[in-house]
Amino acid sequence: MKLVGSYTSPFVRKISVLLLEKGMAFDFVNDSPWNENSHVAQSNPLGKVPVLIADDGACWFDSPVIASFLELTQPVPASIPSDPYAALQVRQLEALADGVMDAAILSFREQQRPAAHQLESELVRQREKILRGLDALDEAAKNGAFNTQQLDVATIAVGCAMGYLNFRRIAPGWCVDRPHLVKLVEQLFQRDSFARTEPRVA
Ligand SMILES: N[C@@H](CCC(=O)N[C@@H](CS)C(=O)NCC(=O)O)C(=O)O
Repeated sequence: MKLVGSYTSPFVRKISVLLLEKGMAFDFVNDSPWNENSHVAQSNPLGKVPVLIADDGACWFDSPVIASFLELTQPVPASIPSDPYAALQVRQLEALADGVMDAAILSFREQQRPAAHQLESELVRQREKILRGLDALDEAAKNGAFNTQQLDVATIAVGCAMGYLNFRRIAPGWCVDRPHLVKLVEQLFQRDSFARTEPRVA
């Protein structure tokens, strides 16, 4: 099994953490879609990572689909509840954390443009999505939605979203007034799976 991605992508980290938590062996293929000579589009027409290439050659994307594929392949330890309604709730929180990642990536890319071309209105729009998303995640954490003993896909996605915000210094004051999220992230970052996948520029 091969995981295609970059060391900075929070979505790729999400799948790396999941594979490590499930104890599944994989080869990491470092390929950023932003590089001119990237081969990512050969395995995902959308030209995005992560892509998981299974042993039978099947290419799986995007990260929620890969998570479902891994759950089918290696159901223990479970990362998606078997009860359908509980699974929906977990997937909803995963979507929320994924949405924070999307907004953070868009913010980062906007900030990479020359200052004169940056759209302040776009930065504000994405920042508001991030802050509203974090408020909802803090509330979910307060209500005990996340389990730091046996990680589900939502909990993993939250850790990866927060790790990316820290890495790119997006919404740097996010921890103020979000004590439940801070506690959750502190616990997650102590795990081997998170320590081994800290974002870095290759
Ligand atoms: N919804 C996708 C998002 C993946 C995504 O946005 N990946 C970024 C890297 S962090 C990417 O490959 N971007 C390249 C592009 O947009 O062209 C998922 O969950 O896998």
